[in-house]
Amino acid sequence: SASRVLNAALRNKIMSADEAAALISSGVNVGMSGFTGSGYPKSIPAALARRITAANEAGEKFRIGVWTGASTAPELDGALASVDGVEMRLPYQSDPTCRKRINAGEMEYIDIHLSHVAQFVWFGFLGKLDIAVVEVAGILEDGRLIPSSSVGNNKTWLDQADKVILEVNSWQNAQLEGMHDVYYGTQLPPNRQPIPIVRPGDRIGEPYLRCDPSKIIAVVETNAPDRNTPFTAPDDDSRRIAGHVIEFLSHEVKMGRLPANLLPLQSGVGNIANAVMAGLNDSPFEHLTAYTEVLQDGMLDLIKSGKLDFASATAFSLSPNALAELNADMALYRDKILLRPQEISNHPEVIRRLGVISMNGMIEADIFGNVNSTHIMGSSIMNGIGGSGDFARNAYLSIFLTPSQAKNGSISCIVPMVSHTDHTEHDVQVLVTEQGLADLRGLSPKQRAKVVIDKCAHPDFRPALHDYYERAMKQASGRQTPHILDEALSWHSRYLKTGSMR
Ligand code: 0RQ
Repeated sequence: SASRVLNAALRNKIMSADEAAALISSGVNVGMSGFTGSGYPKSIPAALARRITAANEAGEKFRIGVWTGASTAPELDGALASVDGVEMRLPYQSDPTCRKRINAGEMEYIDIHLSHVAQFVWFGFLGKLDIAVVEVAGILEDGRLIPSSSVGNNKTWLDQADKVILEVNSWQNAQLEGMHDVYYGTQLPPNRQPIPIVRPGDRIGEPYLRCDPSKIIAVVETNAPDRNTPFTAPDDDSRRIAGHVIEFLSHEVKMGRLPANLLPLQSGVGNIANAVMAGLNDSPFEHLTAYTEVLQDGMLDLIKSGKLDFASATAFSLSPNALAELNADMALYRDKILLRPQEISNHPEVIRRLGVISMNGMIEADIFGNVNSTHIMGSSIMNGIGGSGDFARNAYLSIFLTPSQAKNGSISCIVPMVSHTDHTEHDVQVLVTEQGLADLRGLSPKQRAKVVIDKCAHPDFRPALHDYYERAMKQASGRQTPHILDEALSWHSRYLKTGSMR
């Protein structure tokens, strides 16, 4: 097939992945493209992993800092983590090998709000970005870049890195051209201006990424698919969770607190969030919109069925089947989807202005409404906070979802005190499990505790939670958020000792 590198000067920089990887030295910080299995570089990370292996065999240490948009795929995070090639990883991952290294203490990881990453780099808070490795869908004659299936932090990487390596992936659908909205108007304080988005579909930027051609040291041509893990089909619990959410949203419409077509939806990663989107497809709501970060299978189905008029995101996060469907029918979807940089898709100002309805998965919540999205038993990372904090704090409605139990009922996802806090009681308005929905708006901590236990906890764990709360009311040093400090985390330590919270 014809080359997608139309710029003559850049054609001269085409080389193999191994030659390009040889330009990356140990100790540098590399800004890679990639967001939830979309648009990550397909060949350079593997070439780099080969280089690292060779260096290790020669007795040399070879490690780099890896900055991305969000999670990537086995070809990037898996390949580099398996050769112990990552010194520091940020801002979000979900790779099993990566997770194992982090939890073994062999890799540093900073878990950052996704809207913060770009500005932290502009501010100089994260140190120097040496090299950008960015997948694009093509290079125009004038050197502008057609973004790939995710935008993520690419604008910032291309702008801030000293040197740039491009992967031009001809597998990416050519019709992606024109689906992006890259905003170049962001300034640093004190000169910042409002971000002029007032509807999810507003275009405020341009469809291409820019890059100073003198910084581009290599161009590698690839032809390889994005890879994402399939979602599990919604089970009974996730269907019940979706049912509670839809009943609640219907109630809010009836009470005049939401318009009939709701407000722009944000839906997070994971099976449960995806199941809620599937539930909306069978609901009476129409003319929905989305202002979200990832566009997953359920949302694509909503576009196909005509229920969702428009979706703004920063990346696709699709199962292999949904991805095949998108690519086969891109003409149907391309006018209804806009992909933006993640500092805009997750921008607190825009989320607050639009009045987003935010729905994210969680690991556990406590009886007072604090939420843990990231850690297992207080110490081990699962994935990361991702964009959940950007949305939860600033949303019109902030909703968190989980089955009431995990690991075959040995764990209660409603606990006396969360073992790690990502979203405080101040940022959490609604908790939902298959058991029911706790509407925490307007309730004090003591009032919340009763609602959370009765509506959300599994019936097997309810008596023990009530017992804890009632004894805390008697024994605690204060009655605002009553806890028995010696016992608050005993459910978690019991699990670690016996394999069960029961
Ligand atoms: O592990 O598969 O090994 O059994 O956690 O749990 O129930 O399948 O839920 O897929 O919706 O993921 C919070 C992880 C939920 C996700 C989390 C175990 C459980 C299972 C997954 P196994 P489920 P989901 C925007 C928003 C943070 C980022 C975010 C997440 C696995 O939603 O990463 O929200 N969110 N971003 O067994 C021990 C508990 C547990 C538990 C669940 N209490 N204790 N293990 N699990 N609860 C998108 C982005 O930012 C990119």
